[in-house]
Amino acid sequence: MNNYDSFRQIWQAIAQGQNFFVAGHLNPDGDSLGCTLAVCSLLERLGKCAYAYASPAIGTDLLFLPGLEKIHVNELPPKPQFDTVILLECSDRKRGGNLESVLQNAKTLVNIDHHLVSDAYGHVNHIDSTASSTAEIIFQLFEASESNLLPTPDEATCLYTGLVTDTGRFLHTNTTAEALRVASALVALGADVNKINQVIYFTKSYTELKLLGRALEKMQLLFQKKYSQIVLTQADFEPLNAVPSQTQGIVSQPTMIPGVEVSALIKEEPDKVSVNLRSRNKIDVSSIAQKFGGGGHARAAGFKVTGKSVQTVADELAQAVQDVLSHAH
Ligand SMILES: [Mn+2]
Repeated sequence: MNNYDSFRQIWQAIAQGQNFFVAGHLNPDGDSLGCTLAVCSLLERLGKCAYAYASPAIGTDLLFLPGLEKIHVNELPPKPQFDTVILLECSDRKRGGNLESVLQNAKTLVNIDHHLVSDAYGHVNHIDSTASSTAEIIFQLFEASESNLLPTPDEATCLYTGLVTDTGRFLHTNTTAEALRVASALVALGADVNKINQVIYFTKSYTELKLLGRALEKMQLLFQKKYSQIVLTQADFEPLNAVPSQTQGIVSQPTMIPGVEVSALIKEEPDKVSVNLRSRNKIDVSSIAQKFGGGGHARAAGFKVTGKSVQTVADELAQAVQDVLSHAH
């Protein structure tokens, strides 16, 4: 089945449905939330009822998204009766959280995703791992509409947010000609690029900046300076009144140093140790994360460990990284 067929089927499902449930994955990112909002807004313009859902919470850097107040955060109706469910960004039917009560009662389940490994769990599936983001796919869906529907400026802002965050500001390898074509079209349609950049990329709290400083101070280069390790303990967080979720972006910093192949940020949280991994260009850090029960992508991965001290996790990880580095050419 080609893209055109699945887009046609999605439009059919939209035409036939009346009560829609729309959700992305747990811990929604910019792509997940941006697409949920754009799709809900589109459905409402078409005279449909749309219930937007996200769980368990929305990050403060995404609160600017137009229409966000319509999202039901962690809140499902007691007896869900939706004829059509649209799941975005969910590589399997459980990725959106505990939605069985919603999914069981739906006549039509539409699955739109861009992950490399993704189940075709919907009645209608559009899975395109060549797409930079689900937002790119949603724009293509607009283009495939027979009634020449185009995103409104607010919908364009939501979709552009998905594109810019999933491509890491058009820096990751998924920044294709198609991703840039769609971004350009969204800007032409009125996406508020300046607002998006201001909020997502040019805003950090005092605490986050102090924490970045602390983290860089503690950075260590190991194994012929190919491995960067940053360990943040409760003793680093507490004096700053910081929490471990305020470390976004820190793990990528050491990969700017020429020669560093792998960067790890190891955080002592109250009930666990969590680890973020980044790779500059040749080491597959998802395979390292898998050894510790985690996962991710080749260049970005992570895992969580309970019942071990932060130092033990750091030592075991260093050993695993050293093994991989010694086999890499
Ligand atoms: Mn995505």
